[in-house]
Amino acid sequence: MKIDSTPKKDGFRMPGEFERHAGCWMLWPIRPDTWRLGAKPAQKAFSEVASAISRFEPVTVGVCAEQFQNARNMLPPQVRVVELSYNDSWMRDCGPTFVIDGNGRIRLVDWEFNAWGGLDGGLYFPWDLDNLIAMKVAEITRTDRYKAPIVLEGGSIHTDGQGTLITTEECLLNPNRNPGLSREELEDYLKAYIGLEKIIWLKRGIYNDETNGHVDNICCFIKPSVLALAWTDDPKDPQYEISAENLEILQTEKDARGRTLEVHKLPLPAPVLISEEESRGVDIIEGTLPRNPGDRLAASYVNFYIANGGIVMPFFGDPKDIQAKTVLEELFPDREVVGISAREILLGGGNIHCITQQQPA
Ligand code: KQY
Repeated sequence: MKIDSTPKKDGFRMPGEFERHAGCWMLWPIRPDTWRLGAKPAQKAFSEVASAISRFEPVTVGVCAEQFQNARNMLPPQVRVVELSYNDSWMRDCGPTFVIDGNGRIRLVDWEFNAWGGLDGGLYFPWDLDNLIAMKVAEITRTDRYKAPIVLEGGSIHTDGQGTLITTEECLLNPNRNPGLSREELEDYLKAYIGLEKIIWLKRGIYNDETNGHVDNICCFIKPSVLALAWTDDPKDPQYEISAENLEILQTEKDARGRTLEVHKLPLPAPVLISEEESRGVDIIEGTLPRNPGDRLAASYVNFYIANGGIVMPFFGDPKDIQAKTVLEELFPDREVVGISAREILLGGGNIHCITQQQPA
């Protein structure tokens, strides 16, 4: 049922990702203009992610009719497969934001989705099926739904579940999302639909991130008042200034409860570039962002998923993989950290956090 109110008015809030989950939602990759070689390598990587998360919590994967049997065969039996139609496979961004209240009730927020910028720099056309995903998840799960009147992707926000949200100006204030809205108007919508008191605005996201700097690739909450920030010590890397600027903001900000923030630096891998062969494997379609050889990808270890009792993080075949895993093991002493080779997901423009969406318990 669609509810004509807002979560905040009704006493609902988006929980932190580190709170207990009922499960995780994903979509099956298919687009040959996003995923090389007809999406076969990406399907293998998505299967590995689904399989790893399913060790910790139930996973549901939405699959189009044509790929249903293949996905069923490639995914482990404990992963539920449901037929869905979609344009691409970024459940974090086109999927719902679940909200809960103090009585154990769950509802969801259905945002407007415009493929990261619509006709002004969006990544593909059309995106009509993606824009229906949140409504379809509401039907499948029999969850009441709020329809938010703004464009927003789940990867552009992170919350501590206690009234604080982090986001980036680069994305949320980009005129290709909600051009008629001021920062204050946008803040009012975020507070109303996510159940917040305070928004911390970082400046920019990871260098060359095609999402216009989603926060989920650069910074996230480990728990209330403790954050991880993607970091490089190389002052020649354009990422250096971006991360340093965000660190300064976080060091001077307080959260909704007045706490100062503890920020942990998560090292970045060495720059990851698209190879000639990888570029050749992607179909060229007008209206879809091209994948050119030599282009730098937005590789970041911050793009991990927090599951019940586990962390599923990207590996890039870089010596920093193990260093980043160690940092996460220290930050999440009660969770098992699992690394998945994620280059094939990164080639599509995002990573493990971008292809998953948690449903709170
Ligand atoms: O960063 C994300 N949350 C999603 C990345 C989407 C890239 C689309 N090509």
